[in-house]
Amino acid sequence: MKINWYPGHMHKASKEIKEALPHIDLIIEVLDARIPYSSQNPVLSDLRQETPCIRILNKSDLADPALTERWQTFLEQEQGVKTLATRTDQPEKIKQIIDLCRKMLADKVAANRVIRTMIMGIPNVGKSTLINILAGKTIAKTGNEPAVTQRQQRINLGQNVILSDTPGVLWPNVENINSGYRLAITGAIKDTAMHYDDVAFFAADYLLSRYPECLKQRFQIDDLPETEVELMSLIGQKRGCLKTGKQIDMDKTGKILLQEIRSGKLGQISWESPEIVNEEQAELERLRAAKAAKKAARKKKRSFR
Ligand SMILES: Nc1nc2c(ncn2[C@@H]2O[C@H](COP(=O)(O)OP(=O)(O)OP(=O)(O)O)[C@@H](O)[C@H]2O)c(=O)[nH]1
Ligand SMILES: [Mg+2]
Repeated sequence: MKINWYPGHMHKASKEIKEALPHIDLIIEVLDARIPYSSQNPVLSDLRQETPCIRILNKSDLADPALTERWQTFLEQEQGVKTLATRTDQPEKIKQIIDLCRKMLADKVAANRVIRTMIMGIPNVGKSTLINILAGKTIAKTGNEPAVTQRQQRINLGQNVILSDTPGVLWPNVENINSGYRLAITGAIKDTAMHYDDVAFFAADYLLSRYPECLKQRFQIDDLPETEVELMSLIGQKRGCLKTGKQIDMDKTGKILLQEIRSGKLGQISWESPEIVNEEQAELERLRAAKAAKKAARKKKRSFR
């Protein structure tokens, strides 16, 4: 699965962050609790340098609670950030963000100085929704259109905490091919940029190995099949996704499966764990090293000619 995050967009976002950072005391990066690694911005850690950061694991109502807890511990220990798991049906938890900001910048609080914050995150992760809840009124339109984003305004969240109201839209971590699939499953990538069946096969394979009970319950299957192709065929049959000639329409089946996953109908599911990600990162490192060695060998060969 290939995702096109245009270099032009990435460059623009990096530039905007660099310009904004001197005026920001604390960054709030909003992650998708179902994919806390794949929804991270790969360069924010470098760009922010010493600027304190809170990572919000939003949409935690859709994620596996046990994994969310493990991710929070992992992120706090490995990345030196504070974390908070939030969901829009629990606004009180979201309001804790303000307390956490004040706690992290106790010196400023003690000096009665204003704390300037900014929310950043990938598309569709819930930035505007969080801003509206924090502000206690509808300020940011959900669905961040260019025409809506006028000049950067500042919202007073109370208790000396100020939020810049233009959320920075970041690109996710897409070097890892599996991250691309997970972003597609969770809805961070437009449906027009993917093939439902391709993404749904990835989802079906993962669900078979990690969440078999959710599948059994949702689709009323007693004995799950071995492979994702068999599973998709079964779901297609059950949901009446047939082409002429009684063939299963995999694209339609895939679309239905993804819609049911996204709306939480299969239950609370997380699509990656710290262990899975560590393994994948080690594999990426190996691939990168092999590629570099190959390139070096080619260069050496050329210099001998
Ligand atoms: N289930 C669930 N849905 C949420 C949560 N937070 C946001 N959403 C939904 O996710 C969708 C995207 O929310 P937005 O606030 O518009 O996201 P955004 O990050 O501002 O998106 P862009 O402006 O496109 O970058 C909306 O349909 C929200 O209702 C949450 O905690 N749980
Ligand atoms: Mg928005």
